[in-house]
Amino acid sequence: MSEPYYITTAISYPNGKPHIGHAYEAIAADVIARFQRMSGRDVRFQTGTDEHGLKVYQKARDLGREPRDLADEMTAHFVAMGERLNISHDRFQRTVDPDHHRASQEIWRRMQANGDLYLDRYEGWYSVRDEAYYDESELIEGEGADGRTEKLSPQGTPVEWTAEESWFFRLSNYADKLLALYRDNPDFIAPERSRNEIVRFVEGGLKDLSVSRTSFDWGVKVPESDGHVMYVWVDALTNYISGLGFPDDSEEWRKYWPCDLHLIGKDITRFHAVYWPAFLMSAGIELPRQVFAHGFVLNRGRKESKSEGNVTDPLALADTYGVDPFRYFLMREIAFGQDGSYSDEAIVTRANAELANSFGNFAQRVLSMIFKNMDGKLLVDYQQTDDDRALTAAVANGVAELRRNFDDLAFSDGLEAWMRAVFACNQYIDEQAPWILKKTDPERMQAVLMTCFRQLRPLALALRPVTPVAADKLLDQLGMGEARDFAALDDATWFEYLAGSGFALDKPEGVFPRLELATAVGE
Ligand code: ME8
Repeated sequence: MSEPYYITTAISYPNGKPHIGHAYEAIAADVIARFQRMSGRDVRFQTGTDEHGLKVYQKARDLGREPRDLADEMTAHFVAMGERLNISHDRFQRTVDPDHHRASQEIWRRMQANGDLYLDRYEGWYSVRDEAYYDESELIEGEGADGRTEKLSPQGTPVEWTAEESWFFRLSNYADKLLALYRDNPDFIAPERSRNEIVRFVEGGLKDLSVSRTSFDWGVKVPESDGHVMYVWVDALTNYISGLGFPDDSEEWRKYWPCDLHLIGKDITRFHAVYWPAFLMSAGIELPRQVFAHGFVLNRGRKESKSEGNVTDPLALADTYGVDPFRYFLMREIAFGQDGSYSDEAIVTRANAELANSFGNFAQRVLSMIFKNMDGKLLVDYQQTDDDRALTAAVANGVAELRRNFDDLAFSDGLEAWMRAVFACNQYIDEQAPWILKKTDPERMQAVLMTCFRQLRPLALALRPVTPVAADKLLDQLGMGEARDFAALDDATWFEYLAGSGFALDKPEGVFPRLELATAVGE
């Protein structure tokens, strides 16, 4: 029985179409899910939409529509994004589902039974855009929409004074327990910067949290409390367990909870690393193992926003440059956990230099020379030189380093190690020059081509979590069967077996075409 691995993304607000940040998070989570599957884990991968709350409610009202109607339409765009970008989730959780409402009401009842909920009056600052309450001391002075100085949230979004009857969660009782959690589980929050920020925040003391609203009804009803709907984050966070069937004793719930990784963006760390574990402790539910906060993807160094008119449709980028190159770019270019930037030029430059000209070109050269000069056949008995052995070791090392790095979520480092292995291959073939050996020493030419051929399999397998379609297309051409996980790398007999099976290459087809710069997809 393989070990379970449960990974989630944040669930997106369907108040508009997906943007590049949504695509980035989905792709990163997908790379992790595919990597863990290839590493032999029994993976459950969940994503979804966060449909309640003022943000969706107000947007619908502005458009003169029903919130459910807007949520249905926009959720369909998120589902379509997943399909287009080859996101391999097992479940897409919508928070409007009746089962999700039932789960949210159950966690509420458990927190209430534990004495952590009480009715009072809330007066304070609320940001609809962040769906967050802020303490007066956290607010900053900034320029509002009309150019006048006004109070803004620490994220720079407008805040409004809110006063209403509200249920409260006794968050103040959890500061010590949370600090103990962070101390005893140093990896609970990653990366380090996010961890430090949260520890400082909790050390500063926690106030009780307003967890219901009465001014609108677009949300999960608070049990036995007419007129109250839950604060959107209470129900949103519950998606991570409602999607497994909680509160039923389902097979998924027993197998996959506690979650291995909640992947989120850095702006919502507080909800995941403070509120969520406090809610779970209160309800007597086991805590997730890790919350990882990735950075922001910026458009030429600037945050995309509708008012700046620099919002890119990630699917247009994927259509223009190809899904696999787009995925590769995001994982290779941005150090995971830090902010990063993209532009059309950067995508094209990176994909051409590394995928088309280095890896793709090497594969194409090797396969077409075997096809032309050896009738596509493989040869087992040949003399290996030190150079051949050195190349094999360099590639094995690069792939092992990629696997170690991916395990630590250091994707750009892993791909850099992979790239070094590809460079070693290109250097080897240039030095050995099989196109010259063809005339001077045909036997050695065959040995060189076989040495190269044997590197393509580990290199393609290693890239498979990132560029699944292209990697599989290449592995198909290499005659590799269905078992395409990392265990295949331990099979020392595959080459003899393949050659002995009478396998012959077909005319090879390139898997990473050279890209042309399109005009301003990302403007
Ligand atoms: O926050 N770059 O939803 P959301 C990278 N519904 N990531 C980005 C980004 C950017 N430019 N912009 C946003 C929510 N994100 C809540 C989550 S979870 C129980 C509820 C990330 O649609 C953001 O950090 O505003 C978050 O992880 C995800 O996209 C969805 O953002």
